[in-house]
Amino acid sequence: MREGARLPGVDDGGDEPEPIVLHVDADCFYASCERLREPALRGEPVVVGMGYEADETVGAVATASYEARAFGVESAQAISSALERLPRRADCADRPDLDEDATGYYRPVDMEFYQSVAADVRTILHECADVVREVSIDEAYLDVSERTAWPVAEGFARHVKDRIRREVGVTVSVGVASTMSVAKIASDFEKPDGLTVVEPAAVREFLAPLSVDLLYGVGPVTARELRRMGLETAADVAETDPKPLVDAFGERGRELYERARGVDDRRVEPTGVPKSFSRESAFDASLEAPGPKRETIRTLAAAVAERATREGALYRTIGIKAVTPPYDVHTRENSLPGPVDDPDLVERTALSLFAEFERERVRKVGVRLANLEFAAGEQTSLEGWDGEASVPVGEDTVSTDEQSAGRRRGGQSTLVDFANDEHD
Ligand code: TTP
Ligand code: MG
Repeated sequence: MREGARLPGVDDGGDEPEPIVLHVDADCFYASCERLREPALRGEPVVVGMGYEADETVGAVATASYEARAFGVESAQAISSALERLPRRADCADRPDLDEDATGYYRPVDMEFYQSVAADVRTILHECADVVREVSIDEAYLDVSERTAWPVAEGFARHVKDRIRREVGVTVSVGVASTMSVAKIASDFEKPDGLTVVEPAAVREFLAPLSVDLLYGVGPVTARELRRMGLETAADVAETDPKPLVDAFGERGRELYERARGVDDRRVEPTGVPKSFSRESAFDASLEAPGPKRETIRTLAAAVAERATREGALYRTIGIKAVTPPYDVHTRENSLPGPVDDPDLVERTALSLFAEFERERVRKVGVRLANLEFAAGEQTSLEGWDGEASVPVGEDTVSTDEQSAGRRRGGQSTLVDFANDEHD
């Protein structure tokens, strides 16, 4: 953990400088791609979506160029609403009532083409950074701490933007900050074609006036609840007593409070590296006897620890999950002072965390390792993750994963097992 990241706006005075994180997000990405192969669309309102042809009625907007957004067209809108706000330019010939300047170009979604453009952008991002985490087709975090320094970070980010514009032909907005969450907010700050740098000492000042909606992980429901509590801005959240937040939102409330203060200890991890390993088993019937449950915990603990060892991962957090009827999910976890690879400790900790549920009726149990660290040089291959079955939690879920814990340990046939690696 980096002390510097814990004290936003304060130079930690230590040897280790604050990380330099870039969040890169392409501007109206699908529309920009359409403009690449049809330059006449530049500067025009462009809507990419489905369902706008004369005989179609159902469909939605994937994205709209900023010129089209000025007419009120936006992502996820029903195409019928978009057409009301911005009729098709193609219909002008048949409809003399239309003002051509208040119409736009509609294009269908062509994922294959957008993927190829995204791949070109990605190549540049990988050339510019030591660590790249791709989060969606047009969005990635870069750790460039070793490539630049704070006084020249803006120039570095401009260089990344310029390369993408010159070599691929699309514009991206970039946020530069010492944490992932502030970099993300910063990339959105001056969109399109934006570049916002938030130096470590300026984090609190930057966040302070922002509406709570802009904070990491806050959707409309949480925002409404925060407003009800009298919290309108990030500064309001940062300065409040965190207890009511934790009471209202649980762990997420604590996280919200920290994010509003600019605290975010997450480091940029390469795409494909998991955040946690977990194994779960559902019981056919709810059991009250502790014996079989303890045995299941042991089995799951061994399986999950073996998985971590196989992947060269150390872990700092050991947790369990117990689902009691009707479907109440309880989680407990213990964080260690340092990362370990210790299967016996996983078993002991899991059993002791599970003790409070031993005599309860339990539908499902799970063991989870988190706060992973990967030993240098043992970076995991992507195929390793793909081969693992990952199926949704559910009563009657049957895993086809031949390596799942129960079977490997030789037959707890009452168990339905599945494996899940959490990536985000
Ligand atoms: P975004 O980055 O959210 O949007 P954008 O790039 O179009 O616009 P912005 O300038 O605000 O970043 O999403 C990237 C692409 O993902 C977008 O071009 C189209 C697609 N998309 C959908 O298909 N449906 C949606 O609801 C959203 C939000 C995006
Ligand atoms: Mg985008």
